[in-house]
Amino acid sequence: MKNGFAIFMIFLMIVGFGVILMKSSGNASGNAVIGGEGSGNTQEVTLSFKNYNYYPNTVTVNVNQPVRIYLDNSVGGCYRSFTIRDFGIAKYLSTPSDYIEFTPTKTGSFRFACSMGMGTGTLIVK
Ligand SMILES: [Cu+2]
Repeated sequence: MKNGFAIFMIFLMIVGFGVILMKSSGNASGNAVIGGEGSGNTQEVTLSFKNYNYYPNTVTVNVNQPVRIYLDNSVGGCYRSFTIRDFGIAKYLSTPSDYIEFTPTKTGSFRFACSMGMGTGTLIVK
């Protein structure tokens, strides 16, 4: 009787753990994630496309800490051609796993944009 209960508890734990794993891996909502989770000090940002522009439209990062920006698959066309002129960045990110990476060495408010300047946003470095 006691044994049966213990096995049942272990079963519950395994099921519960599986649910937690599934939840943490399924981040397909397109929300931007800012922070160095699981990747050393790199600040990872994922931008989506909303209201004909990049979303979120303002991204805040820390100075002197590497930044990686991804564009998820809602971003299309020339919006995938991503530039931050103040940091000399211009790159075509052809897939959601492509990214730009740079380390902001100055604080302030900088413009990011697609290469044609249709989509724009603000990068705040503090
Ligand atoms: Cu454009």
